[in-house]
Amino acid sequence: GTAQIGVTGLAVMGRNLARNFARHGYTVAVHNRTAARMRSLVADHGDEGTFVPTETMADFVAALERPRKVVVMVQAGAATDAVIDELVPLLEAGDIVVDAGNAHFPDTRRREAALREKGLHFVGTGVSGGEEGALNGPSIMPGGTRESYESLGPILEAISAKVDGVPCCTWVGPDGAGHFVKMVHNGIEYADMQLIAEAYDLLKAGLGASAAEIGEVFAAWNSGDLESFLIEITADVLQHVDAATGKAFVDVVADAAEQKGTGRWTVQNALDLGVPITGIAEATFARALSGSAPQRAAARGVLPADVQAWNVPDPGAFIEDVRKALFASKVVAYSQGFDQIAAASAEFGWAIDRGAMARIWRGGCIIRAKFLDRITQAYERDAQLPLLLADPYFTAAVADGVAAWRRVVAAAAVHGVPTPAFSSSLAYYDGVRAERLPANLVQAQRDFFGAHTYRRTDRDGSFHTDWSGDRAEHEA
Ligand code: NBP
Repeated sequence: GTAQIGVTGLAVMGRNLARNFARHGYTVAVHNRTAARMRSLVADHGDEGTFVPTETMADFVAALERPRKVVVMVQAGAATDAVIDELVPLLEAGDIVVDAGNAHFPDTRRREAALREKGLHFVGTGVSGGEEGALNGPSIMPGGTRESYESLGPILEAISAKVDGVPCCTWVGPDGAGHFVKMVHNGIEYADMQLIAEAYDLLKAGLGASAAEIGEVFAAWNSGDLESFLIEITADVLQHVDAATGKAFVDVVADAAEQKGTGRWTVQNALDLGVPITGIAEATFARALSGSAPQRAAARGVLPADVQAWNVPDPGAFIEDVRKALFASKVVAYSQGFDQIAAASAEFGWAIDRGAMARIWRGGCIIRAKFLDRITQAYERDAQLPLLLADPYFTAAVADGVAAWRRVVAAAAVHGVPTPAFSSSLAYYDGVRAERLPANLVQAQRDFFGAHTYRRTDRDGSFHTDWSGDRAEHEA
């Protein structure tokens, strides 16, 4: 075969990825279970580059030059397994199967191990940026063997987003590392979105501002530390007027947030690894609360608020406080997400370069932001940085806003505005910096009722106190 790359699965995402490859001068073999999709791609966009149309999987595989590079872009889950099962008998040692769908990383680990047994490379790849990104340059997070990246990497880098000429694609690490990092990316996206939503709610409650006025605040914020795609689109969305009613668009959108599940995966994994990603967890639960219709109906108008009217005396100062609280909370959410990447990297032996992850998220994905450069620089200063918040740049940036952060969280509590992500991020900040946490008491309680033992501050070893007897302490 002569095709340098193949794409099977030509729904929205696969179709756009195939066009992206073709537009970059690659000869692309294209295939889809239902051949009509493949034919329509070639009919509509055949002039954008060189496509090799194929109707059967055997023809598709035969169209590829060796080692074959097959991008699978079908529905995550059973469909991906079905396509892999069909492909594998047709492939030869050294060929590379790239799963560019939204697989859960344990599935990727399973598939990688199975294909490795057969001498094939399996590359679970995070692809961010939706339809638009797939066509014009996504952020790409490939896992799998380093060897596979030698031939595959240049092709993926060519079609990825570029920031300052640098591709938003790099080898992430072995087996499931790529899909894992994509998962955490999505979790951080949840936190970022929730923090922005809380800032909007605070400005609405504190200032009685209209959506359009709040949109102007976000537009102004987009020229500072917060500059990012999400802040930019928030300004745009808030200023949009609903055609049917003439009202602010956001005021006619139902307040029940949905999710496809990557936030949930991120939180489930954080619980497994014991990493406190409170920002992402609160954001995920905030969506769940918004969708808890029976509970909200039972509570609305029944549970007393017992708050006084909120008259912010100095709107300009309040807006600046909210901005600083948003930035500090955002730093916490990212710091926690990068901790989770570090923990998984240690657990699975992936050796993920966290600075490189921040670099490939600068373009082509939903959390793209100027701020990510600062994260890359922090890990360049210290690749083993134990806590992003403790990097000198972030310590100083947050220090500048701590007083504002406390004022905002306190005011939110006093005036009954729910800020789960702002508040839990501040609690995390105070927790992680604490000289001493009340976990001493928890350990004492655990020893009392369950003989779980405790360690002491003054000497090494494990101890148990005979609580039900003479209360003497024994080395355990
Ligand atoms: P879908 O997720 O809607 O999947 C449709 C494709 O899967 C079609 O090509 C369909 O073939 C194929 N397919 C199915 Br369903 N079952 C199959 C089977 N048993 N054997 C072979 N093919 C099968 O497509 P999409 O929305 O383009 O998304 C593709 C992947 O990208 C998914 O994993 C999705 O989660 C991910 N995604 C990512 C982003 C992002 O921003 N990164 C956005 C959207 C989607 P048919 O035409 O014959 O039915």
